[in-house]
Amino acid sequence: MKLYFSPPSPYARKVRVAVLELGLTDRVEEIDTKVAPHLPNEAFGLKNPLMKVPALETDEGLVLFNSPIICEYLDAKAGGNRLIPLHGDKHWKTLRRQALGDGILDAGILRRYELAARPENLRWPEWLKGQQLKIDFALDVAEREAGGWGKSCDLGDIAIACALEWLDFRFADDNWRLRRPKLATWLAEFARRPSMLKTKPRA
Ligand SMILES: N[C@@H](CCC(=O)N[C@@H](CS)C(=O)NCC(=O)O)C(=O)O
Repeated sequence: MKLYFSPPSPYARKVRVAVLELGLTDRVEEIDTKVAPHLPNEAFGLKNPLMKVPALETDEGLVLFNSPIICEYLDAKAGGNRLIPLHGDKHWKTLRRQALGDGILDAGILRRYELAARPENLRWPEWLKGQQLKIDFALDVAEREAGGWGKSCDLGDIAIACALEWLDFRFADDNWRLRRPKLATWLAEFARRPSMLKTKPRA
């Protein structure tokens, strides 16, 4: 399998952590791919028409895109029921937590593009503030729930951890830990996993 990724991408990191946790490293070749919404990579667009990372090309030549689907595919490849509990409450809670982590990233990436890619005279402060509010609300929900998270490693844990460390990487000054001690304690433990240490975001 071929994984198209970029070193700073938190969605691609989710997939890379999943590959390591599932013991699939020998079967996945990582391909560093340049992407940016204002600099479309049309050659890569022949693989993923959305021109976004991550994308996974299977051994049969099918290109999957969108990190939740790629993670689900890899979990199934590794036998299933490893990072995504198959049934019941646990299944939905894991997917919900993945959506919470990904949602923090969706709002965070929009802020990042607005601040790093959009010309300064075209920026829209209310819109930036609206995205930040989503991040703050989602982090507050995570703080309320983090006390019950324990030492598991499922796709929900991976998504939340990748989102939090990406906030540290791109928006360190915002200091999300300030009012969120339980979340900070949970991350300090989870971030020590070899899969997390091997995939730290790089510019
Ligand atoms: N929902 C997608 C989001 C992927 C995404 O937005 N990736 C960013 C990099 S972090 C990207 O490729 N951006 C390029 C673009 O928007 O053109 C996923 O979960 O895979």
